[in-house]
Amino acid sequence: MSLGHDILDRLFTWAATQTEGSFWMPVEASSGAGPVDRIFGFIFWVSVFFFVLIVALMVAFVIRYRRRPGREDAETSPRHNTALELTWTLIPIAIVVFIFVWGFKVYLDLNTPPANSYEVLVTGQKWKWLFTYPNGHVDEDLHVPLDTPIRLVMTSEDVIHGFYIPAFRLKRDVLPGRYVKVWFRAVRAGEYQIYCTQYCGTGHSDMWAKVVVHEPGGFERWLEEASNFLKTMAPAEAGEKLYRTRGCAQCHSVDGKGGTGPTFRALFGHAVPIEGGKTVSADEDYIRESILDPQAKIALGFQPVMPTFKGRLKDQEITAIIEYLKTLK
Ligand code: HEC
Ligand SMILES: [Cu+2]
Repeated sequence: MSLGHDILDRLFTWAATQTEGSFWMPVEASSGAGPVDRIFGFIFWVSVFFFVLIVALMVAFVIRYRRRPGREDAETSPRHNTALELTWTLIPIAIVVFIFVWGFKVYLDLNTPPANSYEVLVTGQKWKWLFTYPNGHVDEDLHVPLDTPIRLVMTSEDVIHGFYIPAFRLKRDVLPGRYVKVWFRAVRAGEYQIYCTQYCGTGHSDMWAKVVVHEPGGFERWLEEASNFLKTMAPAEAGEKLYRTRGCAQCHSVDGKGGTGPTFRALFGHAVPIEGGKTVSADEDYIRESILDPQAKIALGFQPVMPTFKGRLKDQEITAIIEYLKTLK
């Protein structure tokens, strides 16, 4: 797909999810969105009011007190005016304190998840988001039930990413080596866009995901079905999903490009030179061994840095990955 095409396609995808927002703002799809918009609106209109007032007075004074024949010298002006000074000090103080108290209250609400929240783990990595559900299922989109408090525990595998759901007015940086927690309660079923807001490398603008808000009952059905993808998908398809969601994609390409590890393209069935001068044939057993005991045979020219997936991938999952590798001719 050409770049122009790609951008248009994204614009349309984006527009499709924005149907009910206002001219200014995307749709308010979480319980926190309304309070955030109201306080933003208040600060915005207060700023507009003072901007207009100050600029209008400035222009009026420039015209009225300009230098002209008969009025060459500045008039002597009063040194100060207590009533005026108190007014322009006390009114702004009152407004600023009001904004602080209101904002602090909204901030506390946004940062205090209810005790019964449903927890989803979020991992940011170059260049995608992964969502891990309590039953161990890993997905590339965030699925949540309607009207349920969701607590996200977020971390990054590499650099700083920015987790942003405009429709929820939710945005937080996700850092490596640390857990950042946020929560929300979705109040409208539908699909909304998730972005990364930190420039995290060449694939930054590809770091998209969706949050899908399910009607009551729909979430449980989705999770059940999604967790069973090994049974419902063809093995090679399931293998591709595992390749993307279990981290293999970070080190192994499927298009022949180099990376931390060898590419998977045309690996299966071919001869692989390994450290020590020998050659092995990349069959089912070799791939299985490479996944469970990566240090047993090191592919020539690579560092022995692949972590073992023993205990992290089930036999059925390894079989699915092998089936996927067979399709990469
Ligand atoms: C941190 C990077 C990293 C991750 C993540 C990783 N690997 Fe590897 N992998 C490597 C490296 C480096 C090698 C080459 C050195 C070796 O053989 O141990 C390798 C070798 C392999 C080989 C042997 C390839 C050959 O050409 O001989 C297979 C098969 C393999 N990995 C599969 C996987 C699968 C499947 C996953 C995901 C479940 C995965 N790897 C995740 C780094 C990684
Ligand atoms: Cu990012």
